[in-house]
Amino acid sequence: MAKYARCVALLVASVIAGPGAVAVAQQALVPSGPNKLQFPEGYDKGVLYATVDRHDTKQYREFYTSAAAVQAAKDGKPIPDGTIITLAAYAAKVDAEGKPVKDANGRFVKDKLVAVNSMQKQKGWGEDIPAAVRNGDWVYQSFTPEGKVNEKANLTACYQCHLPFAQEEYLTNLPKLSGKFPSTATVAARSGPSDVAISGFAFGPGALKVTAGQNVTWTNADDTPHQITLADGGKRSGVMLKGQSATLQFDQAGNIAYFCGLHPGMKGSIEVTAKH
Ligand code: HEC
Ligand SMILES: [Cu+2]
Repeated sequence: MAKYARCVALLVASVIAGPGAVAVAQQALVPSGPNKLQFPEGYDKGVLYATVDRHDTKQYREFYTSAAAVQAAKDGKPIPDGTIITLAAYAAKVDAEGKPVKDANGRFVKDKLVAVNSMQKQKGWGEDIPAAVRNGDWVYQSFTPEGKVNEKANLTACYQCHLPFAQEEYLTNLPKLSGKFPSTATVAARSGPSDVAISGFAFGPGALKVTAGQNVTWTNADDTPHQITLADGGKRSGVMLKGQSATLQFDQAGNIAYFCGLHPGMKGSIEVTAKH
């Protein structure tokens, strides 16, 4: 029954949006379940090259890979064949009110491991992946904290979300891997009438008013990349690394809802009023 209901919903959606758009978003182009990527035993003995505080999901994340991959990134060379990059996602410790506890450096504190997500590059592995979502020769897998394949993981989404990073080996933070990322630098806040700051996984202001024809500029102050995606039509800005900005122009009056393409829980809106 549940399955039937989903089919109907999919059919309705495809009639409204046209077949192309929906096929990518709804169908599992890459099936869940075991694949070539085996659980990376001992991943945490590798190089811990970055950590991320996820304010949106209250997680603390660690990124691991091999010394050879870090060296290649530093030398500006392709990431070597066979490289595995692993993201260990932990629940952040929270206080009595459910707010993440911070350490002396203002960073999240890790609690329980909740998931181990890996990507591995191996010559020819990308050939099995549908061209629409292929990430070169990278393959993705999601594991439970016990190291079992997470059969429910939406693997298609892994490929879709990392695809915009094609110029950077499909990594969301190649600069961090090479140690070139200015992670301690602070980003000057811009606060013009059409500026939105992105900080702590939130848009400030969350609701902005502009006049038709005006540009809106977002500037990312977080260590993590963000990307503006308009809810209606799906128009996307470029991916912004720390300190980078993106500008979109709004010509028509209306209320524009948007979210982050990389962290869909981050939401904001622009109220565009007609010119007088
Ligand atoms: C909604 C977009 C999105 C989806 C879906 C997604 N990722 Fe990512 N991934 C990111 C972002 C953004 C980062 C940077 C760290 C962060 O913000 O947590 C990242 C980082 C990573 C990293 C560390 C290397 C890097 O690119 O920086 C790995 C490994 C990874 N993801 C694997 C996966 C796997 C496996 C899946 C599917 C089970 C997946 N990702 C699904 C957005 C996504
Ligand atoms: Cu984001």
